[in-house]
Amino acid sequence: MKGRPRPGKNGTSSSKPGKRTRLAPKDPRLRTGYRGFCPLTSQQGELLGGGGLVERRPFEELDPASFFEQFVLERRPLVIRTGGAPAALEALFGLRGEAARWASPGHEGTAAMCLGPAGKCQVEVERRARTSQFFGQQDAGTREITTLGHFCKEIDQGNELAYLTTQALPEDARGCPKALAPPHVQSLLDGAETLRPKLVSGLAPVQYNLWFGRSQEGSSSGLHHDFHDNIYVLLRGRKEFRLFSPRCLDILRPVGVARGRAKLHPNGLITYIPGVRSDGAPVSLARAWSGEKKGAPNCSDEEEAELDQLLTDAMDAGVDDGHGPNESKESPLPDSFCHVSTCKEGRAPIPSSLRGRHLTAELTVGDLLYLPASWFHEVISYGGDAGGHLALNLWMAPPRMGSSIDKPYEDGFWDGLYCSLEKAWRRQPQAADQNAPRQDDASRRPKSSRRPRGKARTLWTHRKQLPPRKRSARVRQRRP
Ligand SMILES: O=C(O)CCC(=O)C(=O)O
Repeated sequence: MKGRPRPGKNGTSSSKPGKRTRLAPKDPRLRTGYRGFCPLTSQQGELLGGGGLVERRPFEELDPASFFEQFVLERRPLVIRTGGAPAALEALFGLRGEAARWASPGHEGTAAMCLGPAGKCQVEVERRARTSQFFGQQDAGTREITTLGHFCKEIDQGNELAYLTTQALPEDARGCPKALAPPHVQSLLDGAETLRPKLVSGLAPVQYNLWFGRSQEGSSSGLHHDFHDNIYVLLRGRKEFRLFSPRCLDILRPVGVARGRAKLHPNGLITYIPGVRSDGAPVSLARAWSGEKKGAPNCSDEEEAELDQLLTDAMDAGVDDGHGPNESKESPLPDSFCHVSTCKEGRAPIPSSLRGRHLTAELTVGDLLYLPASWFHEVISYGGDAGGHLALNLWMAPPRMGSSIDKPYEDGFWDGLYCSLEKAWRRQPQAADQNAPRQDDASRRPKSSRRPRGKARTLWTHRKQLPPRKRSARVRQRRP
């Protein structure tokens, strides 16, 4: 981004890291719940400095047990160095040779993406009017549909105004995802020996995403948090992640805080609807799953209607708690996005108590970033050459605080879901043959059939979904 603050030697821009300041918590409930690592604050809420760079380790020096103990359980980010994009894809997924050609640098990479079956897959892309605008700010419903092949050509030709990111995945009638990745990502990962990297051991993958764009000056995707642990692999270009721990929730105040009911779980997960466990599983779904497993009956219709109503009320409440002049229940941003930014342009600066105190992860090709669930991040992507910038990431259900590598979750819900989706992936025809529009199954159900149980879909599907009232925007169709 032109004119954005450059990180100093320790990754800070305007911070006074030595200074100890007492934070005035606006809402202590939104800070004290978190039990994980925070480089910035003590448990008592004192600012300790902040800034600096995320720890880096070579991949060969990590084993799953120490990674789990020192980083996953501690909720501590880590940059892991591999020898480059091919080494990273091989280390994580056992993807090698021809199967990994699409991650090659420059034009060779985009050509391989276009030529393969992935090139024919439909994708939804976000577009902006000017290079100074952020990505990640639009309603998912205003994206444009094209094919990956066509998008590769746009990138090759120098388009810096479009970004391919997360895609909405199909869901079953209960709101459970029916796929681990959209067709183009499945196709690119065709040939992977495993979809669950050894390094993450028992953590259950929930969604794989591709991040593909082009920018000479650096483009920001907006300060936000997600709902999963993240393993992020940089394959082309360069990226800077600016991070704040979930303990900064009441200062950064993402949109969902004003809409009411934000909850900070001990492992850092931030949720905006009731009835969600700290591993992200909606209690109603986990209950139904355990009932099915034991052969016991599911919730009664009455119980189901009650749960559904509770969740609908929570999402429609939109209660403005009166904090901050920019906060509005009418904000076009999703719950997990902030109105403020670490970049000079485009948005209001973050509150002065946190300004310049972010932790920085600088990624070059072949670097992996482990980011625990709901750590706030603003990602600035660089890649002005043919091939642009390209990354692949894997979202996983966050572990329970105090759990163990053998049993990161309280039950087998996530593992069961992952295993069935992984089986479905392996059984599937080539991605090119599944080019049917990815319409949510729920929208094709007859009117009389049951509504999805709960609205927890916002947690594990598309990070840019808006509350139901606002989901009316048309999807503009662009001819591939
Ligand atoms: O690469 C980006 O632009 C954003 C990545 C991101 O937000 C994520 O991996 O959750």
